[in-house]
Amino acid sequence: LFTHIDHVGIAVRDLDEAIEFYETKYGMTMAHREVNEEQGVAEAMMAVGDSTSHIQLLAPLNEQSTIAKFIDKSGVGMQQMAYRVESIDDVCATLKERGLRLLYPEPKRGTAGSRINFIHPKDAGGVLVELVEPAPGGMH
Ligand code: CMX
Repeated sequence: LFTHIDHVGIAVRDLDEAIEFYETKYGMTMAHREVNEEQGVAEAMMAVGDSTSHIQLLAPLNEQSTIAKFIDKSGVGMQQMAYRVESIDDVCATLKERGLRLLYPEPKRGTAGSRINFIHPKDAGGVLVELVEPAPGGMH
């Protein structure tokens, strides 16, 4: 169903400070950075060595942001786990058949033009699971 761990998402208060931490302490490099208004985040993908795995740093754009709410409730730290898939439409249909709640009726736009959806954490053992279908020729 899933082909790779695509990224692990970490909620941070200040994106620039977090990028600097991952660069200077862990020697990671920033592969991509963008603002996603619809998701209410400023984000950066940090490459883990030469693999295609990334750590996604997520900072809230405003107080209504999902990430602001997460930090208010749980503090900074791991917010989500993302699996890469080949066809998000097929995977979402399969997961629905298996009784899991997806957050969106149709995939939305994620990092670098990818298509994304989420499994509700209450149906996934307390883990917010993101599904990512990379854009053709995208960053993955
Ligand atoms: N991981 C695990 N559990 C979580 C969670 C998370 N990230 N976020 C919320 N929960 C838990 C809450 O603690 C709550 O548990 P309790 O009922 O035991 O207290 C439960 O889920 C439901 O919480 P809620 O108050 O009903 O809903 P929230 O307003 O907290 O929203 C969620 C939860 C998953 C619907 C929301 O975070 C969401 O829409 N997430 C998807 C979008 C997203 O995360 N965007 C930012 C990243 C963008 C990107 O990756 O590109």
